[in-house]
Amino acid sequence: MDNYQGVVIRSTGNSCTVLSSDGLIVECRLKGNFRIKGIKSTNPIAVGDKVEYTFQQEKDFGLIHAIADRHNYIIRKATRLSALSHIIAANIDQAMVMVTLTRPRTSTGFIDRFLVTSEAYHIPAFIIFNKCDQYSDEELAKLDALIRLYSGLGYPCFRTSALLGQGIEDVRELLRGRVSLISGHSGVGKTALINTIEPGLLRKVGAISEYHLKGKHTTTFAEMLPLRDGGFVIDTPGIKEFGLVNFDKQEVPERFPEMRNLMHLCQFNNCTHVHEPGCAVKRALSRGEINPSRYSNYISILKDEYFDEAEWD
Ligand SMILES: Nc1nc2c(ncn2[C@@H]2O[C@H](COP(=O)(O)OP(=O)(O)O)[C@@H](O)[C@H]2O)c(=O)[nH]1
Ligand SMILES: [Mg+2]
Ligand SMILES: [Zn+2]
Repeated sequence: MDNYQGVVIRSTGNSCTVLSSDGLIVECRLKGNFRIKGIKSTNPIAVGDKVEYTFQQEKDFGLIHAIADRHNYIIRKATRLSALSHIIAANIDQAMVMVTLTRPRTSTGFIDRFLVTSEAYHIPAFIIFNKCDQYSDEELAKLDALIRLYSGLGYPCFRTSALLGQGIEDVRELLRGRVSLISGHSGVGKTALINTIEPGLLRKVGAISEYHLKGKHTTTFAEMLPLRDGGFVIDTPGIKEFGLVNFDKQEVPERFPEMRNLMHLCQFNNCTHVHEPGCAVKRALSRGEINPSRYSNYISILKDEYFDEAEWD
């Protein structure tokens, strides 16, 4: 019986698909009562996990007996009040959010929640503005302003048309050799982009079923697509997969880089930057040094029902 190593690219809870280090796809199960110390999770294994397994020729599946320490993992609570979490993915190098100004419209609130969560996980984030082929001059001006704002805050921005294959070389370069999570509303073109980058994968674009299933799937298991040039893309169905889990209200201002740089100048060291006198953040806001939409999205995140639950006090 031989020992093999690989990475989990699909996990359904009971079994998972492993890509072995020599490029073979093997269905695997977990050995016996496998448990990972320290994580109260509904699923012991997730995409991105690096595993060791044994494989017997007479069986048609491998048995996982070891999971390597995760350098990070993203989770979602099983239910809002549950202490249990669902691990979405492990060992992520970077996260990208795909944004369209129209059809569908992505709000800056959505973008900022995504960025705040990436900051909380210490995962580098970038923004892909897709469907650049379909915008009016007015929308293109709005796009320029958004790119100025977010690249100014240190988030790399890309303009693409997955449909026409424009602007994807830079994205391809960024994905090479890394594990990347891709998020964004249904219909923004995530699958189309992945298909353009990796035509061989032939994922179904604009599948009607995707819209039908939206909201029905409470536990969607993420899938990790291997790229030919090395690296993987994790296509997540929505922002819920990448929510504000394991996060304190007090931590929110630190996850806004422009606030993080000013907070030490506030008069009170427990300043929430909402109503306190001598607040450096509000001063910067009134001088136009902090973007009003960023600030109002900060306020809106603070008001999230998510933070109202007693368990997060
Ligand atoms: N005009 C235009 N349409 C696009 C572009 N990218 C994707 N689409 C279309 O948008 C729809 C949704 O794309 P899809 O990749 O399934 O979105 P996903 O839900 O984010 O995976 C499909 O009809 C695509 O053909 C683009 O860059 N420009
Ligand atoms: Mg899709
Ligand atoms: Zn303040």
